[in-house]
Amino acid sequence: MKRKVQKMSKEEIMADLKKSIETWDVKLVKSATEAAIAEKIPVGEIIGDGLGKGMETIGVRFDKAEIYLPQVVAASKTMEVALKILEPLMSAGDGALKGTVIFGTVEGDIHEIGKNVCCAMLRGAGYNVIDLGPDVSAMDFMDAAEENNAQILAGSALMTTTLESQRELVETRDEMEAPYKCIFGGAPCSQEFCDEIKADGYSETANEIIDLVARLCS
Ligand code: B12
Repeated sequence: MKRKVQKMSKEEIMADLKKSIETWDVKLVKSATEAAIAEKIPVGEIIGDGLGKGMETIGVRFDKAEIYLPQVVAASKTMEVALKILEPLMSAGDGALKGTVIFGTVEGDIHEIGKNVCCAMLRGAGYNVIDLGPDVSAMDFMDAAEENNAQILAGSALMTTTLESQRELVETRDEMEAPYKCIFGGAPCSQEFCDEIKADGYSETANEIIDLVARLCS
């Protein structure tokens, strides 16, 4: 006898995406991401309103010491599984026409999840994103921008200490009189700090980064 397969609603899929990160459930993240793709839910929503919400919970629970580093690492690995599945959809845009963004976590900082989410969102919106990974020096940003004829340098910082590396990137760009726009984000970063260091843009979330980059590339 054939088993009846129950079709999931969009709300159920989004809830599963969030839950899969909160419970670092690799099996669930795979099935929920595939269900979301089958339902043609936009990549931005899958990441921003599903997986990303789960990661927010992880951050809050870690801060309250309800979970510890191994669980955080497990959640970030689960997130990476989903981003890998979404990758082919995200490289579909005509990146070269929209602009090139050099993305990295700034020097001294190894946090990557927020950066990876932002890169995924920008690729989904059709930008050519060169991801330099974590702990990237100002000079490495500059070299990559020159090599790739980029418009934007995007630096993520998750620690108050590494905010200084964001400042250094703007200073290096200015000293070299380079034309690239510098944009920053990450939990300790703010619009106020970006104004202080004379950065060109800030966004609090990955959802807002697309409008920010679009404004700066136009
Ligand atoms: C995950 C995590 C880790 C993981 C990182 C895994 C990985 N592959 O990235 C591991 C376990 C490795 C880790 C290590 C460390 N961590 Co940690 N970590 C976290 C945690 C729990 C969550 C961060 C996260 O991924 N959030 C989810 C993502 C999606 O959010 P997000 O990064 O903020 O990004 C969003 C926005 O900020 C924005 N955004 C991000 N980047 C950019 C860039 C641009 C250009 C723009 C426009 C927007 C933007 O868009 C994103 C999506 O919406 C935070 C706690 C917290 N509440 O933030 C601590 C935290 C950041 N870690 C902290 C510390 C101290 C460390 C360690 C030193 C060790 C330790 N004792 O915990 C080391 C770092 C060593 C180093 N040199 O970097 C502190 C930093 C304290 C401070 N204010 O300085 C925090 C705040 C925890 C705490 N309360 O103590 N960590």
